[in-house]
Amino acid sequence: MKTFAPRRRSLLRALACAPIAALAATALVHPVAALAASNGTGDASGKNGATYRIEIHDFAFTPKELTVPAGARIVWVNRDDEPHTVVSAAGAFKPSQALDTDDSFTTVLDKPGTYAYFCGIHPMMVGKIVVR
Ligand SMILES: [Cu+2]
Repeated sequence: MKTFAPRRRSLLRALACAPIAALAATALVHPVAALAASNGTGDASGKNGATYRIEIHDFAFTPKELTVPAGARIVWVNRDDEPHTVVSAAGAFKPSQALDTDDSFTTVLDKPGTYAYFCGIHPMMVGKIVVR
């Protein structure tokens, strides 16, 4: 497990929070366009191979629901000081290992459908990805 001095940790937390709040607000209106633009590597045209980022922060997945084109690469990043995992409710993809602070987990979703997932350590933490 990684450890940071308390001062640096709170700075990291402050830096991480601001853009996520803005992202969550815009995502409610235009999920795909907002996220693709915010992620930098995403493609608002819905082209295959775009990358979408889901932040894990304060025991929640942000955005909690995400719509992506088939073939999208999904990257979860843990911004909490607690470990979290990413587990497909239907076993649609291989579960992550425990993610420490700033660790990430990536999967590619090729088939259209709805992918519910949760944290295996904190099962109340849930999220959903819709692949079109
Ligand atoms: Cu968790």
